[in-house]
Amino acid sequence: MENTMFCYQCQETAGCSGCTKAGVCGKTPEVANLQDLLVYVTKGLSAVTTALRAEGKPVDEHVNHMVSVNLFTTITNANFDKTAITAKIVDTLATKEKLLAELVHQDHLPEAALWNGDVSSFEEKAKTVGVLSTKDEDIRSLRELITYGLKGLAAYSKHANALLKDNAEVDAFLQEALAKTLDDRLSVEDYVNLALTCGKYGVDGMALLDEANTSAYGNPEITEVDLGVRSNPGILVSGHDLKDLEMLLEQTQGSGVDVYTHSEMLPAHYYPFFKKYDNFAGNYGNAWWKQKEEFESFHGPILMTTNCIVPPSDSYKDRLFTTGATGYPGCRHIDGAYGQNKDFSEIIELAKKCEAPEEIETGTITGGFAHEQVFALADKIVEAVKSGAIRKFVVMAGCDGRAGSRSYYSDFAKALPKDSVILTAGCAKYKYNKLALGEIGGIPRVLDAGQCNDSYSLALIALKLKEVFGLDDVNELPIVYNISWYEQKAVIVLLALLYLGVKNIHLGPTLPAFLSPNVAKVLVENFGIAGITTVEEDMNLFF
Ligand code: SF4
Ligand code: SF3
Repeated sequence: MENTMFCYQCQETAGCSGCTKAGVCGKTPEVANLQDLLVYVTKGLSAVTTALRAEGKPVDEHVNHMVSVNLFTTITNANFDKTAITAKIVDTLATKEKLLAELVHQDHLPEAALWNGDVSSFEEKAKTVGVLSTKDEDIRSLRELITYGLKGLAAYSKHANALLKDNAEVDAFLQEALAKTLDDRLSVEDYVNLALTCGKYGVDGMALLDEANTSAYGNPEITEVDLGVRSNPGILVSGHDLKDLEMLLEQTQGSGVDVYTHSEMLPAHYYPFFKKYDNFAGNYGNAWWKQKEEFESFHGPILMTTNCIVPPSDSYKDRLFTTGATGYPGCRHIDGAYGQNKDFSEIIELAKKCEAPEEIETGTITGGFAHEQVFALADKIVEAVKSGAIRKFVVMAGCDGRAGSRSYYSDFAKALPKDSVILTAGCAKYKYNKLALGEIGGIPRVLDAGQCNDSYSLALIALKLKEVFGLDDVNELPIVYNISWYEQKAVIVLLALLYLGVKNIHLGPTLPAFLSPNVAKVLVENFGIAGITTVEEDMNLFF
């Protein structure tokens, strides 16, 4: 049987066009195709739930959660485990069949809502339902843009759900939009509008997560985070799920094991709640793509709560644990429903037998500039803008990645005029958060709001500045946007910014392969979206 796949959902897609033989991320064709099938059956389930709602019938929260986790499972670098993905397809089909039986009007349902099959049929079916099953290039492009945005939205919803916060409207929209990506009656224009509506719900989804995080853990505040190591053995926590971190910190109390953050977990240090744990050590390492070397030298167990997993080396594979939507074949997965205490004892026991981490860096980095903290500094910031001490803000949020061309972002940060301030969120920050960029009148030149979802804070800050300066349009602010993307959460952040009316966003290091020339043209003409060029040229453009 021919072993092919097609995936172009992330920035590192092969040849900037599509992974067809194996994923650059390490995804096998088998896993890629099963992920396509999982997306397909999740869309089928969503068509059924959407039709049920139209008939005035309620949809259970657990079904909403299933949709979100399924999508999250297919995000780049989240889950490489075909057994786990297959099990999710089986569960989704069973749930869908049950709900289908409750539905009176079934006439307009797409094929995905009616299809059912057992495990033996999955491989063949999977090959027929992927990205290329939509023949028209522009419709395909828009359907994928929307699907990827929804994956990002699903991921953020999932984190809020884990903190027992739900927004039924977001879930209903997510499912309706998923179902619409299967509707052949929709035009290019319909899909462009749907993409913008996705942005609206992207804002709502990030607001929900922000509320979930801040009500559980307090508002992020200026914090210096240690980059060095202590002498105890440690557990390294990566990914975005703060609830997992909380449970692990609770369970490690008095165990003699320290807990360190990695990559997107760094912003956990900014929340007041986590400061009470004496064994909450610093941040170890950098963005996700350097994990092979850094997990090696960490010596202790690593808990991946979300993407981004790099296929692990055998030397540390038995120390790598997954939970939530993540999975890797051969790595142990820790289960646990929302509201339940996950049992991390196996990880803690393993940590006790491991050596302490090897120090790879020293010093500290400062972050915690989410909305409340920045609002508290508003007078100082407004004064600095009025006096000309701050000429411009540069939003450099998003993702980091391994592409060599991304050194652009470090060079760009270094080349920025000294009277400019970087606003950041997401793992993109690792390209410049350890540079000595100094400060302006006590305001650091890199203001880190937090994880990629905390781009929401950056939007709130922009809206606040607009209000303070009495402007009509957010684009009149001295803010420029130079965003780096990698995976699908950056897609929902982008759609959210477009929805908020932000124009002239620069997106790099390359434009998404899933934008067809015509769709790219729509984005350029209506929103001024552009790529990046050289540091020198872009500097001239921005300043
Ligand atoms: Fe390729 Fe990215 Fe898809 Fe992985 S997620 S298969 S690297 S496009
Ligand atoms: Fe990074 Fe994977 Fe996107 Fe949350 S950890 S930003 S890439």
